[in-house]
Amino acid sequence: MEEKKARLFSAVQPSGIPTIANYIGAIKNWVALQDSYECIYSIADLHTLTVRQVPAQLRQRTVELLALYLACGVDPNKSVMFVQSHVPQHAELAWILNTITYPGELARMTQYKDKSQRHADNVNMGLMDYPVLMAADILLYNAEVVPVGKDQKQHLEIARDLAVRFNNRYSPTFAVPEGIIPKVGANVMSLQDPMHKMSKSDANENAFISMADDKDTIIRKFKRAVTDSENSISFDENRPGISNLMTIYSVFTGLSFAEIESKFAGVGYGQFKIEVGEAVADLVCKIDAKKKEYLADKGYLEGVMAEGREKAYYMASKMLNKVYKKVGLYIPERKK
Ligand code: ATP
Ligand code: LTN
Repeated sequence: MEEKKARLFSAVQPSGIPTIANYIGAIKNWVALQDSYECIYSIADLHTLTVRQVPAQLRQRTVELLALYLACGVDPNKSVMFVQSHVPQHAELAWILNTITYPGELARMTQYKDKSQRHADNVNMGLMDYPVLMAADILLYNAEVVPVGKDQKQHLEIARDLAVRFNNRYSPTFAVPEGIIPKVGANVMSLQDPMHKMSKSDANENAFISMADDKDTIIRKFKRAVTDSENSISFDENRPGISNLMTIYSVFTGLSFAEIESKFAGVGYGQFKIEVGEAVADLVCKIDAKKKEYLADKGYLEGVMAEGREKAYYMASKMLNKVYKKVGLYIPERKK
């Protein structure tokens, strides 16, 4: 008999055009994990509302993100793909989890502190509650594993704490999720400031490579990437600029750091940057072309969305019913 696969959940926010950091830290690994786990991949649209969005743009970015998942190789015959807001149980479970969450544990989150500074004119309850909604996403499906980049580690810790807290307060209900953080590429840095993570919402477009950039733009941005004055290609934590470029090159070519060092022995930064740009552009442009094909077939995208929603809704409503019962909410007979 076939062994039951462990459940896996992850999501990306449709808050902008994804960058190669989102691809390297998250989506690329999702594709590789599809055969080993029962995968559920969401588009976290509710999360994006924690910072100001342009409504029409958010709607468009939601379909674009689905097209990108497909173009990167997430396969609807293997994995469930759905839009978070299509399954209302996410927000409902978040409410229940809020009742066992302490404000202090949310106020100390790095992302909350960062984003409250960057969006000082819009520090809202949602921004603070972000990790609770994320915990609801994961716990609703009893996911055992969650592939994410390093920046999400703290949020995952809250999801684990809330699972344990709920299980102790009521009775064993939720699986306690484990993160899968990639060995290489868990923290891709900005091309303009290698001390900060690459982020799709960076105001400086030269800081990131978007998954929709064309070849010339990609090469130009890499040429401008901030490095040090040493000019030798070797991995060294004290030289974050060149080490970041090596990490990116390694992920896109499959070469190890040692292989990259010997391949580029005696070569200067200028030449290396062009080669990184070419390797990245090769794949990014292929993915972008596929994404455009999917986007041209709205009917197909809506079909994938509807099928994903149906599967996710079924799992989520079963779990939420169980939770409602445990906390003592009265469930009418016909809803059971
Ligand atoms: P925003 O700038 O809107 O906050 P973001 O670029 O940080 O967005 P998210 O949508 O928050 O991206 O993250 C999607 C996935 O990409 C997550 O798994 C996250 O860990 C991963 N990720 C984000 N930034 C990086 C990075 N710099 N390096 C590696 N992985 C990353
Ligand atoms: N907060 C995540 C996106 C996200 C997520 C999740 C990731 C929302 N819900 C559940 C993993 C599991 C981010 O990457 N910024």
